[in-house]
Amino acid sequence: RLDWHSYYDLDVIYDWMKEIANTYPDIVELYEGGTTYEERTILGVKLSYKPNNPVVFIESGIHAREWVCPATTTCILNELLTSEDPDIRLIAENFDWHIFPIVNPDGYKYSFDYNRMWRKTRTPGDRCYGVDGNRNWDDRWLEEGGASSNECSETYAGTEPFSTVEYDTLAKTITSSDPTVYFCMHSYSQLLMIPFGHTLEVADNHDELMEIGTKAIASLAERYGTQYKVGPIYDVIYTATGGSMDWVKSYLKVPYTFEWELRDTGYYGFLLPTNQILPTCLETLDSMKTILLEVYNSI
Ligand code: 0X9
Ligand code: ZN
Repeated sequence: RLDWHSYYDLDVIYDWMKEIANTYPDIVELYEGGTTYEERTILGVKLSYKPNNPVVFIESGIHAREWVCPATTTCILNELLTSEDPDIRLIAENFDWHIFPIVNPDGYKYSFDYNRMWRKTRTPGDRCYGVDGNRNWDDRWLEEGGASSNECSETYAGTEPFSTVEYDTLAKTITSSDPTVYFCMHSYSQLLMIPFGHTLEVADNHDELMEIGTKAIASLAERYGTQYKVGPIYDVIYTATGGSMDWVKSYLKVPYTFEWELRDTGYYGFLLPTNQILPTCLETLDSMKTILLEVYNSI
């Protein structure tokens, strides 16, 4: 069993997902979201309490070393199943949840076994390994900067949009899940980001996303005082093209898209101590709850 007091290896997390599917057979279903270069499954779960709910899709762990993301996402999944807070029950039961805690399992495994600071996939190139999963999507691919055509770069965009089997297959899963809400989990920097990673346009509902995001970071801060900033990617962090959220927004036209950079602001960075996992999970869920109550009341 997971207790969110440590970080867990890929197999432990996948086994836990299989276990909850067995424990809650009427509500939780295992779900293969794609495959990887090393032939692993990108494993997800569908959580559904009733038919005809709008879909929330959670993509987490696209960057291997951001270990607090799979930890937070699995913790949130557990809260959705077990919490007795009425607002959590409302969002748990009135949305269908498609949750993928680790969409880069090859990289995550590699970060456990060989190199704690690994970021990319494990696709071999001529000289270096790996594509940056958050630069490989077919939206403004390699266009405005913040992505690289050098295969040894940490932000290598790949040979073409969706050159990776991982995100080619995951994009098809996202498309067929037809989400109303798309959440991406990254670390670190304490940011809540909205599209886009380039300056060429803003989201068609930019003002609405800013308004909801501003409320979300206020509710996130209530629990422990953790301060976040909200805004478009290019504005609050840097220019970055070919990211998953940008593709989901511009290609699938998903109305509500948010991307977290979780704790902290750099003191521990990617090496966030394990005693911060649970607080990170709970405050992040507070912000998700605020977003989804807004969405629930407006659709
Ligand atoms: O560089 C990234 O991909 C993100 N930062 S991280 O430290 N987690 O690697 C920034 C988000 C860029 N997001 C999109 N372009 N969607
Ligand atoms: Zn990241």
